[in-house]
Amino acid sequence: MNPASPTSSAPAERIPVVIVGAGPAGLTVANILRAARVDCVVLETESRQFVEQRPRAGFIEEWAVRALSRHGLADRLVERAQPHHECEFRFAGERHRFRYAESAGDRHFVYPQPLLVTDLVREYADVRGGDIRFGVRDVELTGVEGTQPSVSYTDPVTGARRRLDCAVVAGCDGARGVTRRHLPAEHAPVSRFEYGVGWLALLAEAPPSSDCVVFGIHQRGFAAHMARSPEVTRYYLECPPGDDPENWSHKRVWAELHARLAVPGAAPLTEGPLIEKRVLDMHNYVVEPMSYGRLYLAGDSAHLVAPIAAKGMNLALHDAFLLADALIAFCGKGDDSGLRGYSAACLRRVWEYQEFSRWFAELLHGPSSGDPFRAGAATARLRRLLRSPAAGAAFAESYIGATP
Ligand code: RFL
Repeated sequence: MNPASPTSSAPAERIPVVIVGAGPAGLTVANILRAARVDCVVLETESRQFVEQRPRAGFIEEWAVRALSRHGLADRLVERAQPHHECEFRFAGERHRFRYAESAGDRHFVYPQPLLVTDLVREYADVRGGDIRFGVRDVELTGVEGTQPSVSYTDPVTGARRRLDCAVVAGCDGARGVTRRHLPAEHAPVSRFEYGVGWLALLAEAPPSSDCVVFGIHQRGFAAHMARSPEVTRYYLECPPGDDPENWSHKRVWAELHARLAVPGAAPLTEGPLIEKRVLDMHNYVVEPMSYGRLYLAGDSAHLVAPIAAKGMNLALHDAFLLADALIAFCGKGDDSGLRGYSAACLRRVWEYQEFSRWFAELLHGPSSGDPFRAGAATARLRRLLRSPAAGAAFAESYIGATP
């Protein structure tokens, strides 16, 4: 906080809901509230251009697309996204197609996160006339434990402190935001899981080399191929945790991708310049419960799931739909039952996805763990899911997020 202009003396505006963070979670809540005529303000530390270009997710589950459509938020997505029905496992020199949509019914839609964020900002700010403030600094929350919280921030243009008094704060500020800190540890402990591996996340300016996701399970380490657009492909390479991306030259990346993903009969990978290269900390966490007083967390601020099964943004959207409905009931009719049940309702899907990601991670990493027992068990797990229709159906259901 700027000590020269304390929050308490900052000029206050009154607004029912303040949403901290303009990612998929915050923007979805904002759009749904706006359509229901519940006033809100979205505060975002980055610029509009930055959030509209930040590369991340690409796979959206069909139930989430249906829910976005119901709220009038998926027109461009449905028009432009590519539906995916199957994935491919490559291991021991073999390739196995797995047609998950045949048993689960649902598909994935490949739509890069920056496009979704662009659509959501446009709809909220330009079409629905919503209030979104980019580039804010030093966001601070006070009084969330009571019934009249406030959110203050430094205006990027004037440098003055501004204060928003509200009824509810939606903490949608991702894994590195500030809102999670306001949940006292004794009230909402954080459960964590470390995978003990790193993933080098790459974006290549190269067309996809397969028409589906490819999981390469190899003694040298796991590798994956995922389409993003006709011009850009995401690749992952398992690496030591905390590895330096600079250890991975263009030449080494492509040599390793070829080695881990090549199997007889598969098209060779199309190489291209690497436009993103970063090492991900492969860990998960869950804050439980996801609320404290009048602060409700949604998305990565409440739970992180390493991108093993492309789940994080889907969970963020799920939270957002539930939170928006609960806020509309609360702000419109004073009905707080949705808010009271919010955390438990979100966490059912959160824990389903956490458990699946951990299960799947062992299948992907066991063979390269150096532990012959883990390798043998992981290979048995993979062969069972390819051989047994019951095991395949269970995998398909979790992979596509067909959760009750
Ligand atoms: P976001 O997207 O991080 O948005 C949070 C926003 O809050 C802003 N912010 C603040 N604003 C105000 N005040 C503060 N103090 C603030 N601090 C931060 C940030 O600038 C940002 O704009 O969180 P949200 O909305 O919860 O959405 C979560 C998703 O972004 C995330 O789960 C996914 O990207 C995860 N993920 C994937 N998820 C999928 O469902 N499918 C995928 O295919 C998929 N692939 C991925 C992924 C994540 C990846 N990385 C980078 C970890 C691939 C990768 C490589």
